[in-house]
Amino acid sequence: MALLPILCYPDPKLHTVAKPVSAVNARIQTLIADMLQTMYEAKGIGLAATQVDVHQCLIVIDLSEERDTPLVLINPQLIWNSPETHLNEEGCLSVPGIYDGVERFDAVKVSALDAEGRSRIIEAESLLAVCIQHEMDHLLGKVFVEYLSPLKRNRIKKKMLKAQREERA
Ligand code: K1U
Ligand code: ZN
Repeated sequence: MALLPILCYPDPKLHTVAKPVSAVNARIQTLIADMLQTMYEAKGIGLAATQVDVHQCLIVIDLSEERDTPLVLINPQLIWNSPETHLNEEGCLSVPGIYDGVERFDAVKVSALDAEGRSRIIEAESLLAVCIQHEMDHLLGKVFVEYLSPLKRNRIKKKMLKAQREERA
C-alpha cells in the first residue's frame, strides 16, 4: 500500500472530469487500497480519485468510528434524490482548514460497482448522503467551495495559495 499525495485547491487538476472505470482489475484494487490508506491517514471520511490526480470514477468512504467499514463506489450514478435539501457543514481534504455550508439532498440512491466489480444500489441519508454528493462532485471536477459566494471563494483561494507558498519556503 502507498500514501498518495492529495491535490490542493486551487490546483486546476481538481477541475478534471473523471472517466468511467472500464474494468475492476488488480490495478484498480491497488488504487482502492492506496486511496483508503490515504483517506485514513488524512483523517477524512471520503476521498475521490480526482483528489489523488487519478481521473477515473472511483470513490472511497468510511464513516465508522473504528475506521474499519470502507465503502467503495466505482462509476457511481445518481438514480434518485429526495425532494428535500438541507444546508450541511462540509470540509474537504483538498481545501484543508476550510468548513462551510452547502445545500445537499437529504437522501440519495446511487448505483455503483463495488471493489469486486459487483453492481450495487446504495440508499443513503444524513452524513453518508452528504459525503456521496461531495465525492461525486469531485468526479465532475467540482470542489465544494464553488457553491460559496465569489467573495468567499476568492478569500479561500488566496489563503490556500499563501499557505502553499509558505509550505514551499
Ligand atoms: O472529499 C474529501 O475531501 C473528504 C471530506 C468528505 C466530506 C466531509 C464532510 C462533508 C462532506 C464531505 C472529508 O473527509 S473532510 C474532513 C472530515 O473528516 C470532516 C469534515 C467535516 C465534517 C465531517 C468530517
Ligand atoms: Zn472534498
